[in-house]
Amino acid sequence: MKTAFITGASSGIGRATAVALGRAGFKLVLTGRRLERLQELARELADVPTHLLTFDVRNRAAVEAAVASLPAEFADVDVLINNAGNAHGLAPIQQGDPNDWDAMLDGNVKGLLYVSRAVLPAMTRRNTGHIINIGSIAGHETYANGNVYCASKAAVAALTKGMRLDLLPHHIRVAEVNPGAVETEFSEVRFKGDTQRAAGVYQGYEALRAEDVADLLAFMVTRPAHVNIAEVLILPAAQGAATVIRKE
Ligand code: NDP
Ligand code: 8X3
Repeated sequence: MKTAFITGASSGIGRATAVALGRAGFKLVLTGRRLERLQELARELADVPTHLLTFDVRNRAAVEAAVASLPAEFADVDVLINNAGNAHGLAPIQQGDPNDWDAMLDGNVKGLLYVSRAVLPAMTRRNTGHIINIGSIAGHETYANGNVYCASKAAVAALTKGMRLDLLPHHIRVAEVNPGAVETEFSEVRFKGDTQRAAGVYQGYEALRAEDVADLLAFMVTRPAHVNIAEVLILPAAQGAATVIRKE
């Protein structure tokens, strides 16, 4: 049984991916800050072997300690889904809150690096592995007021390419999945709990569901070892570009 390590499994895309990979026959390391959410997910996954780790991806020591604590049966990670991340705020750069900038750059970029660095020895030692970084359409198309979030996802795109090159000698596949609008808790976090404003982001069209992205990830990680689906843009059919959405 292969092991998949999913960050941000307590909500949205990460949670749905845990369900999809559990169904596909993986044992799962599920991580996030909200332990109760992870426990509820583990109960839902019933017969799937799971191991829960709670840490903030921005805390390097906590990331390292959590990965080092993995029991032997979960330590040989085969698949790493670097999904944890969020946007914080949507404001012109001259009005941006530096605390939001820290949260996005430390979480979306440095957090991804810390987790990857901690998990990689289990892959390089065995010369096998598959890493999928969750980027965004925002990393490939900067939109007004998206500034730092877009920059954090552009960094994910650059890091994915760099990781793919550096890990090539170790037979480790590295890929990036770039979703457009997915209805999750993402906008609630971005708008700091303003549920009405968050709901407005998904009104008037059918946004992607977290399960749509999870289906894609399950497909990618179950391809034969010689296949790397290296970069995918997945959009709702109603979305033409980052801020161009056909509304009914
Ligand atoms: P959610 O808000 O539903 O989920 C975010 C997940 O990330 C949660 O499980 C959260 O767990 C975890 N997380 C966030 N910050 C931290 C942190 N500092 N430390 C540990 N875990 C953290 O949003 P999505 O599922 O939509 O987002 C998942 C990924 O998809 C993100 O990288 C996002 O940027 C990306 N994305 C989302 C899109 C969308 O439209 N929804 C589109 C394109 C990309 P917890 O709070 O328990 O720590
Ligand atoms: C999330 C999608 O367009 O809100 O990455 O930035 S968007």
